[in-house]
Amino acid sequence: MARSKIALIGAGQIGGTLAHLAGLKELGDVVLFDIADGIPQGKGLDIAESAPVDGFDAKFSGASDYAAIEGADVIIVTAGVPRKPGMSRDDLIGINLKVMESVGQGIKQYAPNAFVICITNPLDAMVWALQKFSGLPTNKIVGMAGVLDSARFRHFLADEFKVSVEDVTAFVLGGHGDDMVPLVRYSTVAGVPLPDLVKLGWTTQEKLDAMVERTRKGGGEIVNLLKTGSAFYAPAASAIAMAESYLRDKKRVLPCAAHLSGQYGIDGLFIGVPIVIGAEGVERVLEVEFNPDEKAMFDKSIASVKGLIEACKGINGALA
Ligand code: A3D
Repeated sequence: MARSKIALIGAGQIGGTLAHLAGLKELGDVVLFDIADGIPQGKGLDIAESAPVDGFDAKFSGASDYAAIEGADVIIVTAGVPRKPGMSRDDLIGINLKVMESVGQGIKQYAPNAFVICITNPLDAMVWALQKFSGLPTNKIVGMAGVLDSARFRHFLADEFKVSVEDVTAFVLGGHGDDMVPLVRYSTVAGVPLPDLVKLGWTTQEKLDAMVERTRKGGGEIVNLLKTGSAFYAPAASAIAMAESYLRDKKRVLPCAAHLSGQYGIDGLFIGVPIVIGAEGVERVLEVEFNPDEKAMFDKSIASVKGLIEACKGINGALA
């Protein structure tokens, strides 16, 4: 059977890390695409030269012409600009919306059957716009955010409890902004919900609240440390988990920005919710019940995403 083809649109910090991880996991042959000629070719060659050391078989190529992504099975989009200290994700909207337009046209022309994962910020608005520009069926395009946000929460929790990250599950829903919704009731250590662990004295409510807040601001914490860009190792690992679930039909249940058509009372937006990713793309949306506090947080997050969509429509009349 021929190897799968993975196209990475944007060969910057996340794009290069994605290529390396895709190689190490032998997910398929990788095409790196970027407008900065030489970068995708150079990163592709560098990673190919690491393959004999690590013992993986995959082809790597770099390109600045969309024809190179032809027939891709999976496309991961990081093209655009990242945040610098003092910027919010929303500050990126004008420039990255234009990038989504060219990326969408490239996908429409050369890889309309691909499963597409968008990472470019502001995430929930960019994945919405990319679906419009590409014309992809809504089950074949998702945004990566919830896996990353949950991973950050899991890391903080495992560190606090001094247990393996493997035994900590976390649930973070809503938009990928500072008002995202980490759901403590649905987050567990080996199946025991966090509020029970507070009762057992494993942590205090204050510490738990602080971890929730740190999760919400997790992206900004890294931006402030790096100063020249935003996080890339954990975002790349998160998108690779989503791509792997599609390519290997694992049917993992992962929080992703997925198109909603009535679920959670929302129609026509991409919002972070738990979904099943398998060979058909987004195979199912898992709807959980909210208590009134959780509902209020979710609604606030949705309002932020709606605001971003209106801004996109204001910038590009074709989206209105
Ligand atoms: P960076 O290292 O700057 O890479 C972006 C690449 O995109 C650069 O190599 C550019 O040359 C390239 N590019 C720009 N315009 C185009 C275009 N029109 N066509 C093709 N390539 C183009 O950034 P990065 O990899 O660190 O981050 C990429 C994006 O991911 C940014 O928008 C970040 O804000 C976003 N991001 C999202 C998350 C989420 O959790 C959603 C996390 C971290 C970063």
